[in-house]
Amino acid sequence: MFTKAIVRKPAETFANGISTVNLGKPDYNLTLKQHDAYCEALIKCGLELTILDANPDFPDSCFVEDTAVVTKYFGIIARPGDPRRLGEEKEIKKILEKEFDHLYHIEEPGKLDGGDIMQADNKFYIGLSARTNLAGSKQLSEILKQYHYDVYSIPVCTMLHFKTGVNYLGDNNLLVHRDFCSKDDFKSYNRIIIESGEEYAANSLRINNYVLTPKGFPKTKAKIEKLGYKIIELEMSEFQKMDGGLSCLSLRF
Ligand code: CIR
Repeated sequence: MFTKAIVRKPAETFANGISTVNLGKPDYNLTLKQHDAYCEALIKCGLELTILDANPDFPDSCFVEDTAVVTKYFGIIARPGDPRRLGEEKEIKKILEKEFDHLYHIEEPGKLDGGDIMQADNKFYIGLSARTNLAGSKQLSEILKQYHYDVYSIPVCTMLHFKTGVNYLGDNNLLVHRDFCSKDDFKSYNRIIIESGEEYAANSLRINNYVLTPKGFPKTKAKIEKLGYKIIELEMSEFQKMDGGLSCLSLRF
């Protein structure tokens, strides 16, 4: 069970953040509205929220997931892989110091974005992407192994982060983008393959008794419902314009 989450309000500079998709500029008021709805959904899932003030110096800083990796017992401060985001992790460190007795750090030359790290029960998958390098992956892996987690690294070639394409719902159910579906690593899971046109919904998020899914992806929604989960659908259009998904907007523990 998760009991807490950290989120950060989108800054008015949000539209100046990093984006690779051609979906236009986000509307700031709509971004704030969607963020409020996201926070309400986390509260409905039973989480106590720490809501950090917006930081206009870092347009992407509402995507807090990339700045750390957290478990119930310890946290790891990441080292964002894009130089434009380097520094976001400093404020998160101050918050996580209050939450965890054991806090670790990814150090140079390691680069690591939390969006590349997926926990599935006692396993961790580390995506090797443009944002997470081998040095970062090795550092994280050593920390996780001290806590007896099994750790696997997976190349991410066609998308921003590992969790852009793969997300664990719990109960052995794994949402998988087709680019990852033939990977042997995932054969032991009940794989829910995301259909063409619904790729964005691969980043759906299980929190306690609910699965959060982005609005507008009915096939994925139906598949998740069929597994017996209660769904909260959220409008994510403005975050999608900046390459962000549901998991990116919070750190949950
Ligand atoms: C970036 O490129 O870093 C942001 N515009 C989007 C980050 C999304 N984060 C995530 O998938 N964990």
